[in-house]
Amino acid sequence: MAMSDSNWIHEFHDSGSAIGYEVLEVLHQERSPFQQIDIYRTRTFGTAMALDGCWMVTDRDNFIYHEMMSHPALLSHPAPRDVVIIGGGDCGTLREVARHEDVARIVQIELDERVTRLSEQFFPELCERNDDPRVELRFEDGIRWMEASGPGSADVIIVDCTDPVGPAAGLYDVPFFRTCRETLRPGGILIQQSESPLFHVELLAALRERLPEAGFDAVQHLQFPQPCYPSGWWSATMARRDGQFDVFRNNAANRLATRYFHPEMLAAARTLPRFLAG
Ligand code: SPD
Repeated sequence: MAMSDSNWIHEFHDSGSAIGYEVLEVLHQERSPFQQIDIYRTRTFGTAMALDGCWMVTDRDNFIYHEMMSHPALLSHPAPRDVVIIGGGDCGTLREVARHEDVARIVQIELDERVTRLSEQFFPELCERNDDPRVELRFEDGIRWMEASGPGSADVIIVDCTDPVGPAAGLYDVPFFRTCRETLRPGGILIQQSESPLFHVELLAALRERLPEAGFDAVQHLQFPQPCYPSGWWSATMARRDGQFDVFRNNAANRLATRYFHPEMLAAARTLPRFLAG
């Protein structure tokens, strides 16, 4: 991440490209015990947060990612009561999950408490459901927490993590997926953020192998735009234990006050280009 003399800050990618914003003000910078956290006021994307130099969330476009990380999985389950979010420190995904009145309990396990505390300060609208009585915020290692969780204790697991490097790398491997499968009740659904369909084809192919290896029956990629992430095109991958994706609660979907997601958008997200259909 670098700031040039014209006040632009860029996240540079191995692909030889970058995503950058014109910055009006540096709002906050700190080194937490886990990572570098930078928060800026940008000219056209509002407040933006970067972790270790990678854009995580901006005011302008976070709704696309957070709605796609939550509603497709929750609406593809007939009756989700217990939801676990691994990561998700900015609380945008949690806010979307809390829109579902049939959900009884939401446990979020984020490694870095500073990400959540700073989000409460700089992204208050993302954190507006943190005090919901159904919500439990925990700050610890998500892989260890999942290993200690009881079998059959969740209906939906959402992995809203950083890129698959450092502490997040294990969140993309078979042992973690196996633990998730055991934690899910029959018919339960896992959704994992799965990077750019353009830049990370190998990761998506690996998920199509690793999730069945961990015991999941059905695997479905979802693709959607996400302007602040590398290539501007992003994905999430859903996996269901015990059966195919044969449920979609259309009426509940139409009742949600979303900005991006609606039932036809799910159909669009499930429609893959030829090179990913494999
Ligand atoms: N390249 C960035 C990928 C980060 C995905 N998770 C972001 C967290 C937003 N809630």
